[in-house]
Amino acid sequence: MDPERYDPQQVEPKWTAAWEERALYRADENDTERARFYALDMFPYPSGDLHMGHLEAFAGGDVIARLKRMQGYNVLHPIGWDAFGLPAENAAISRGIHPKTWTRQNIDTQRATFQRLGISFDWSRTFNTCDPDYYRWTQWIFLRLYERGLAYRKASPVNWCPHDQTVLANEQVINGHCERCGHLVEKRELTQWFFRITEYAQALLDDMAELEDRWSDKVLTMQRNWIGRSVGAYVDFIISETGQTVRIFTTRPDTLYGATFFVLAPEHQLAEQLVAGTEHEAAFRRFRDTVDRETEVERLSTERDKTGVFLGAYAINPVNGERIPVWAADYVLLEYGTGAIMAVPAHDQRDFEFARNYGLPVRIVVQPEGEPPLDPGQMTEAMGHEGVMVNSGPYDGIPAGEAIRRVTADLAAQGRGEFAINYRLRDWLVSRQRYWGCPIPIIHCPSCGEVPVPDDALPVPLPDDVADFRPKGESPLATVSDWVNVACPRCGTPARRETDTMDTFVDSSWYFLRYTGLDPERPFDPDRVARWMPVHQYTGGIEHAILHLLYSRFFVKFLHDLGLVGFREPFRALLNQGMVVMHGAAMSKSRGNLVEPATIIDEHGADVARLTMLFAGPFEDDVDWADVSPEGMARWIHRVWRAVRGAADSGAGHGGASDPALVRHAHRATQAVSDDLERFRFNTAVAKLMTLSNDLADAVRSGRGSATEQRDTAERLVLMLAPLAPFVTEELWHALGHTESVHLAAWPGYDPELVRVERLTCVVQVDGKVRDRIEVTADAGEDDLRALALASPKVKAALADRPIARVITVPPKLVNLVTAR
Ligand code: ANZ
Ligand code: ZN
Repeated sequence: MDPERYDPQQVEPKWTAAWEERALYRADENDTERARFYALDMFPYPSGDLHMGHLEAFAGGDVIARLKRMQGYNVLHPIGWDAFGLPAENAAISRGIHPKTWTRQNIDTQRATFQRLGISFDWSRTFNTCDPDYYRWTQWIFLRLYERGLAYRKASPVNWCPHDQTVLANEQVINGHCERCGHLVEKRELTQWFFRITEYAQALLDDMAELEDRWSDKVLTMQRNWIGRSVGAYVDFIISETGQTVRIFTTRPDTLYGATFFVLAPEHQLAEQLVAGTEHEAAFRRFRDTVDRETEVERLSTERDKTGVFLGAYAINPVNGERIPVWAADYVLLEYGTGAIMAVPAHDQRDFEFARNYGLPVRIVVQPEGEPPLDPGQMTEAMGHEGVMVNSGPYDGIPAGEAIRRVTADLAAQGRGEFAINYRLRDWLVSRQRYWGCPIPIIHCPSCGEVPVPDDALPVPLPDDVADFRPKGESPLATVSDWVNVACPRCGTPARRETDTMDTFVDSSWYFLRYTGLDPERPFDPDRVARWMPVHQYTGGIEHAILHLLYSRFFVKFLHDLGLVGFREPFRALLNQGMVVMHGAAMSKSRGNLVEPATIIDEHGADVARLTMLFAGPFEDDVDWADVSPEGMARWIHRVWRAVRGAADSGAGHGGASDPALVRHAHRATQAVSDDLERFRFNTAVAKLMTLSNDLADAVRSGRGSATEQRDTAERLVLMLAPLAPFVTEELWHALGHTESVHLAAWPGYDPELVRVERLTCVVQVDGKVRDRIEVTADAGEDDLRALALASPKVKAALADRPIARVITVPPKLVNLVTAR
């Protein structure tokens, strides 16, 4: 090989094969000495080849895994595929290829690209969620949920995508549209399977305390808002005409005396009952038809007029016996609280707008203190909640906050209400009327009803032979008669299998547990899980901030309650990469701005692909590929190559006199790069390595530094670059005379004496007069000095608030603040 030229296309495949052969990245199950580190990357969905988002996420995740390995940890860094899902089925429909074939092909393609990229996965424990060996256990977990009443079936209005012909979870509806195909989502009444995640709403909130500072505030806030806890009360009203009790949920029981009307969600069963056979029936029907065509977002929009109809009935207010009219209105949702509200237009903006639209009365019950009495006729919007009670019988004069407690307690004492906590979180709708998913292990028997498939009959296999993958509102599985028709496991009479499959988010809610060992007898081995988990570092996209992360947290809490895992939170720390865009826009085939990792590897090699991505900016920020230069990175790799080779040769006597500056630089860089990588600042780590490599190249060229010093600097450079660019560093490590892999070498330490930053005294003057002497580091710049000078109490006193006209700095010795005169 030409020692002057580094050829990645020749070097990279060689090392890929060597690492594979040595099983270099296999986690060691038997090692009891080293501490364990579980570095997990969100597993990919196999559609096509890996894209740039994958390159970014996995390059970052790999740096973490490799760094930890070099730091002496026994690292588990697994990979698999989230292999069920709609696109496979759509490919089957449009191209006539079986979803299984399509999926396997994509997995093979992605696996090959992972290997070319040199991601240090432990390939011995890989799996796909569509493997029967995996989904058997997804079904097993389903049955455990079912046994505890946490998986159940009910008829409910669901989000229905008319294009994909399937139901969608609330989380999969984005602004009223299907997350996958963008079509407008409709509401349909269907019998569906749900997981009772709401049972864990409070636990999901409480346990977030463990995640503070280890997950980004952004993700934690998104989860908190999604769970949406509200504290208030249930209050029972009585329908005057029928005597029925109707419960409402309010966060403001203090405003009960201000309720001037009562509103039911249009879908509320009582609304239907109240109008049945009355003069109000026709108008109500028309109203419901329009509401059914509106999305939830439209209904809740503050921009739109709120609409409704009077139902011809009255509700009796439990605090004062007042009869108030009952309406149905679009802004009240069936799924939140109890689907019924008391309307307090004076203090609730939505009620206020509705009252103005329909000429309903507005009554003030909370009066801001020290202000002229509010006049309902003059109000242009509802009034907030600070103030004292008025028009509220025995509660008059009490501060509103206290009235909330008093009213709630009094209602509870009379059996007309109770303290209540409500969550916005809904139960998780898990059934899908699609083929390519995990079959739900339930059999419907005409005499026994729902019968769970016995554990020893798992997995319920997904049949291969399906005549038609096209969705018809029912799962394509319903057409596979020899699969559907089975004997009831309980009574033996002919019965039918459940034909719905599970949401793919079920598959990905526990995969991280299975990586600890592919146990043939169980979903996972609890002892192994105890040794490896919780995951030390999880890396993946912010798009999973709610769904996947919430569902996984829920599953782990459930498994904890079953006694199968000893922790309640699966992911100790979370790192979210930004998006990769091109000229500010998302990359896509249709835009013609798609760059693929495989192309960059073809052109420049894997190291360059990885480094270019990691150097592009802070990991958590978006990366614009238009701004980066793989060519520039390729040139740098060549320079590193030449510098390190030069230093390797200087062992033969090319070194010069000792150079303490070179040594100091090498040690300081070691400290700084270690620190950067520990905090995922991959881009600044690369920048520091670039500076170090320049210094080394210069030293080699000019004979600066002894042969040993040059060599030590070169070794540090190679070791620190190894997690980022595994191939060229492996080649160079061997060129430096090592016979073992650089990836098994120890992360370099540094001499604390050498990294200590020298401190100097800097004189601070105000208008030329010395006012203070401050201690600064030798490398302090003008901005640092100015900030330090301005922070000095003595300087502040001397300035006495006079404005500063000019600042003269002579780093690191002098700052002179010149005031305006
Ligand atoms: C009376 C009231 C007076 C209310 C007031 C607010 C202010 P959050 O905080 O989001 O939980 N509400 C209850 N159920 C509803 C439903 N199904 N659809 C639409 N709105 C509903 O909001 C709770 C408040 O939202 C409840 O408190 C109720 O209005 C309304 F000055 O009751 B409130
Ligand atoms: Zn039966």
